[in-house]
Amino acid sequence: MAEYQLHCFAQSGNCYRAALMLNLIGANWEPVWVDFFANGATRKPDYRENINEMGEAPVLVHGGKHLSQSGVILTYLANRSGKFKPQGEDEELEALRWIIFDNQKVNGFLGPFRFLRTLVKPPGDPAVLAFLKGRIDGNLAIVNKRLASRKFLLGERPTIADISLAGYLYYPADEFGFDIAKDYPAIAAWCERIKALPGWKHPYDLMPGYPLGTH
Ligand SMILES: N[C@@H](CCC(=O)N[C@@H](CS)C(=O)NCC(=O)O)C(=O)O
Repeated sequence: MAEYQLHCFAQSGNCYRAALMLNLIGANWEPVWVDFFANGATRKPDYRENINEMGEAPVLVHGGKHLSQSGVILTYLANRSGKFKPQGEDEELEALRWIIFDNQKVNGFLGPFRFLRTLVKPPGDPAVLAFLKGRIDGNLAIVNKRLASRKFLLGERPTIADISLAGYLYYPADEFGFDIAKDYPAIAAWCERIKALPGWKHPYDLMPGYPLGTH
């Protein structure tokens, strides 16, 4: 059995953050597929009782620990491996600031937008989609401005804040109906820098369950 198990599924950018980190640090890990779409696994009493009371993926299992919230998982893995770790209190706080902003306002809107637009049948209410798209545009512009003058969110070196931001940014443009790389050039350049890190893989190559109906 691998040292780490990650409860995850391929379509989840929240899970991708944790899977990508595990791969980038060269961890000995294996995915445990969460049947999110056909079975609604995260809503089942068994999942909430035994895997995550919050009813969410990802969950990282390491020895006796069950960790959820990708930001917590990234922090745990950075502390254990020493990789992508913010250095000192100022960097730690700065990384946390961007992780929370990302969780709430960048990938926190991209995930539901793509889910309602592409993955759920019938698709979500156009008014809801329009609201989310407006928020996404505003928040991607903030990140684009930040990355226009820096290689990575905190500066010269990639940290867990960047790995958090990767969440939904590599999924195909047709799943969003707009091309993040085309609309936000500084984010596109950052995506290429992250992609160049040893161990990088696309979410659909890293986690089980793609295409839908397979795993
Ligand atoms: N902030 C959480 C978000 C996790 C999350 O919302 N995961 C989705 C899958 S992409 C989920 O499990 N949703 C279940 C639900 O909301 O019922 C994280 O970063 O881990």
